[in-house]
Amino acid sequence: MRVSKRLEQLYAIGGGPGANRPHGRAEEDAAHEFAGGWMKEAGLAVEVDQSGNLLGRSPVGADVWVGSHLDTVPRGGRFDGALGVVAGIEAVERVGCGAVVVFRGEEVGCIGSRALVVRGGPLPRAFLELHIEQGPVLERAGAPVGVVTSIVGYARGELLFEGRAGHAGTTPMDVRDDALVAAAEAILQVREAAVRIDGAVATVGQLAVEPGGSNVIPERVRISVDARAPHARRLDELIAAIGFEPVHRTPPSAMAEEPRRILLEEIVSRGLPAIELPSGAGHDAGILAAAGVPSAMLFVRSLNGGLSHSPDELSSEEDIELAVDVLADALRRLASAA
Ligand code: HGY
Ligand code: MN
Ligand code: MN
Repeated sequence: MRVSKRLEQLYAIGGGPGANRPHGRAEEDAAHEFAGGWMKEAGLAVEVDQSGNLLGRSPVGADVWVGSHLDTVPRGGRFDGALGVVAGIEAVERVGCGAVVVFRGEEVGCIGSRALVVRGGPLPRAFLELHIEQGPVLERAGAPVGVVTSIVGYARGELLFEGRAGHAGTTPMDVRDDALVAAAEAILQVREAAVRIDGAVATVGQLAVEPGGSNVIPERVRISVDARAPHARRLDELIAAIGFEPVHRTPPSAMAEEPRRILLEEIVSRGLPAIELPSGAGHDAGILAAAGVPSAMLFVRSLNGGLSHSPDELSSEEDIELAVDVLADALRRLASAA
């Protein structure tokens, strides 16, 4: 299947283990090169906007967009982002209408789609994003695809801890000012804050220690904070409980009624269960929805218990083939609607 072959080509760019196409680096550019070539092969008019987002327009109905992102987390999965791009090109080529967009820097705060909406567009009349679920719901339900109801709100930032460098051997324990001990206590509090708030999650994924000698008491430590909750009020509660100043905060966003209904109808017409589910992951569709673009997301089942942001991320060819079909038919209906 051409989609699988193209996913393999993208996966091979970063050299493994996992997908390694960090935003702003040659690997993300190389992936955009591949996607631009496939768009040209599909007969689309290809352009790059001032934020580096790639757009392939078909001659008709190009005001309805499909797409996703090609940057990845370190050692990411084969499907996160890439599936939505490759399937989007497939759908636009098959249907002969619509446009496919590849947003820059989704993993570092959706910077490409944010730049587009801040610039005021041009924005699509509607947006559909196919994405691997990155969770266990569809696998547990025995459903190959599902429709997203809303996208989680999330805030990202960091916490800084200052101490005093000193000799690991000659500084008595009772006079130390150890920044890493303070950071370690804070990391446990981040976890506690999320556990206490219903539906909230929080993660410290990065930690930087200075000066970094194994025999030097840490003087300065920086930790990243990723805080999420399904409702705006709970997200604010979580931010306050952790006590950090977000670098950016994205409110939860509801998916739009019409494109959601069309996706559901396409699923049910195939005799499949109509599963609707919230997304705990952030997506470009959330940025467009928050900017007023009627957006919807089609999830394809994650296998392996929903593992993602991991080389073990997995979806089956059969489910992907079905998801591309549903995406294409939904695109055709949206693009032909007045
Ligand atoms: O972190 C996320 O939710 C997404 O993968 N960018
Ligand atoms: Mn991701
Ligand atoms: Mn993604």
